[in-house]
Amino acid sequence: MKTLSQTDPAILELIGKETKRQEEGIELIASENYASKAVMEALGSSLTNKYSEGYVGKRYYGGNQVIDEVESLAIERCKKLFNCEHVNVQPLSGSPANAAVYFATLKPGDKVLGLQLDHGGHLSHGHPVNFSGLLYNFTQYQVDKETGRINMEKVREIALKEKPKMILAGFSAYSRNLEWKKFKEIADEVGAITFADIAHIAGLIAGKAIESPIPYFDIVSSTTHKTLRGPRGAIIMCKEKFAKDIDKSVFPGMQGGPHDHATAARAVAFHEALQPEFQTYAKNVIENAQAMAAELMAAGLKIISDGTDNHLMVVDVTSKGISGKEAERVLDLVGISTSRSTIPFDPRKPMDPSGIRLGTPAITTRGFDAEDSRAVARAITQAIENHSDNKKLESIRESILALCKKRPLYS
Ligand code: DSN
Repeated sequence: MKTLSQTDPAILELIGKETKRQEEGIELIASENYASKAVMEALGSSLTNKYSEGYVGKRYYGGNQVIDEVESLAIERCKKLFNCEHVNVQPLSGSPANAAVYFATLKPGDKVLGLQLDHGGHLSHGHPVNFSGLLYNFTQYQVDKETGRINMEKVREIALKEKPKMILAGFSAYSRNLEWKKFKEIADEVGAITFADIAHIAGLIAGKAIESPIPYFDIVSSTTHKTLRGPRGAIIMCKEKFAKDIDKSVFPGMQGGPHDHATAARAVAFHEALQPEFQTYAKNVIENAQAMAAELMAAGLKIISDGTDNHLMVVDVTSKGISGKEAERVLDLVGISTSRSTIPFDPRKPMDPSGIRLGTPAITTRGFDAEDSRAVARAITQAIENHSDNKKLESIRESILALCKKRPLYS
């Protein structure tokens, strides 16, 4: 970054600090990952200079011949990767993508079913403070108290009673596979549109490690920067019959000019995800999560639903005499990044909930294997159990540094 060092050393220094933090820490935030250098090079390219409102061959600005090729390539690769009929690669991020889906298919006040936020859903799945909950009439389904899993019989009961216009399946903190086919059957019974938000698991689906909703669902949205390991951004895939409405809703309905540099970076990420190594990565993400979950449970920590089928787990830390917020802080001290999380039926408040959410996409990209994941789980347990012992925390920090050195990220 020679030029940046001359133009803006202050920002260069901050980038350096953040790079060091990433290099010397263990990233367990389930929605984070490390984009490849190729993705970052595309992001930092001349494509950031262009305006291209519209779609391929139908732009509202001149000079878009190259951008048309970039966007066409991103579309072609995404269709191949997910085997979808249509894709819009312009949404700027996950919530705007979900907003575009609602605008394309619903009227304000229409009824939708979505998973409740503190049971693993997402803000944009109908939370009352979010635009989704403010504009639409969401009924939220939950996980069962006993099993921590979504009970499809209950979802069916709610659907039969509420007769929603749309059924939404997707999550940001749920560690079990969703039963896509059952969701579709229920939706068909009540005549609802099916919408899947696969932001968290898109990379696992692309890597063929878990089942895809695309054969069943009408519309599927995803971010591109989580397990999929691309740039920040999103996509909306759909059956051909929704294509026009989705495209109109993204532009001109929701957005102006797409971020062409990020479209190019999405194309790079799709290309990477089409390589055989990506399937190994996806399989390893799950293996690492299962190894970590088993080790944490063996140490007496409660994992919601007693394990994981994907890249994440929600851990109730209160049995160790600590809250989720305090666990997040202590783990930060030893160099492990996590995010506090509510647990289903949490007696505590969202800002200081009972749990933490852990995920293995980033450490898997970095080359951690199941044994490394177990070592991380042991470090987590030790840090939580010794949260007031600074000496002990310092020695855990040393062991984390050693693990990071063994699996270098950028060097
Ligand atoms: N904020 C993301 C997550 O952490 O799951 C979802 O948008």
